[in-house]
Amino acid sequence: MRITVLAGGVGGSRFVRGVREECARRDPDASVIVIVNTGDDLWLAGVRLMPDFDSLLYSLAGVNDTERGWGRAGETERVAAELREWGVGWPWFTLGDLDLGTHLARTAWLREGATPSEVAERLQRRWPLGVRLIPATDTEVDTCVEVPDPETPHSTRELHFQEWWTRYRATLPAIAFRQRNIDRARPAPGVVEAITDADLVLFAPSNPVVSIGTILAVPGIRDAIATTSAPVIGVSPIIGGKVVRGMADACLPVIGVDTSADAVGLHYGSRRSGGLLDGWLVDETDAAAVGPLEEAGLLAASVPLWMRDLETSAALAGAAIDLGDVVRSRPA
Ligand code: FO1
Repeated sequence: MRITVLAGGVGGSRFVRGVREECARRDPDASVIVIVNTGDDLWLAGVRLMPDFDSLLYSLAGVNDTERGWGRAGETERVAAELREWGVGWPWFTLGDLDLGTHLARTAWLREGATPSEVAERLQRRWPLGVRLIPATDTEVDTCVEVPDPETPHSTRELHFQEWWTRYRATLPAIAFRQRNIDRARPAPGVVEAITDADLVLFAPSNPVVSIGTILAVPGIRDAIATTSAPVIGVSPIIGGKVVRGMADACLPVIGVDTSADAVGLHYGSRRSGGLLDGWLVDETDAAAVGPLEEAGLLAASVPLWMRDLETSAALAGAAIDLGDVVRSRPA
């Protein structure tokens, strides 16, 4: 079984850990490829950061900070304190000492001419992750957020997504999200093949706008998903009208989508009518959405979506794999 998962950082990490665990139990020969959002990436203090990639890397390696949800466990911040003294970087954005080691290694390899996906491959060699992580694209597609300019009435300004997210905690009303260079971006090597050759494609319960949305915006990826012969199953990042983690509720209204499990499923749409999904998993508390989703052509099921630990993450991954089997056995 070849499973390909589209994922962002924290929600993506928990889900992928569950997929890895469930695959090990069901089929030790299974292979898992994760296509990782790169819209959160940025240059800061002279180094290249890839926050979603690093969250997945650290989490799958078991060296992540589970309390904060990002960065390394046992982190110290001596260099960050020095950078603040020098006025380099952002004072509200902390680069931990261990984490900086990753950014320095990545930047050194990029400066030697390696592509981001080659660098990603080298970073993964350090730990036996049990899955393969591929950045969605080697093109820098950093997400920018258009917000009202407080200094000039009726005009707007653009912030890097990370400034909007971490400095302002997504409280500045977003007018639009834009990924730089997205029109000329290309899927990283192996991304399209990972989708077309898969036996199952999964959308992790990651932010539909700035995580999954950015992956899908890379020209070629949406088409690969629309046409793959593998079932495509998504997991709702919304439970009972609330985001499970992160701040997707500040992002969904910008693209005109309600913060509800059914609205996000319908936003991705059914592959039977030009959309991207065959199946959509909602939480048990959203069971009432199953009927309307099925009327819209999506095979839907309600299961426990909270990923509290490895067991619940693996159970969720199992439900997604099972729904893929139902899609496969369904008449066309
Ligand atoms: N999130 C924060 O809330 N504050 C930080 O200072 C911060 C630093 C940071 C450094 C490296 C990194 O890879 C991630 C970091 N994050 C931080 C998390 C990150 O900003 C976001 O949570 C994700 O990009 C959204 O998925």
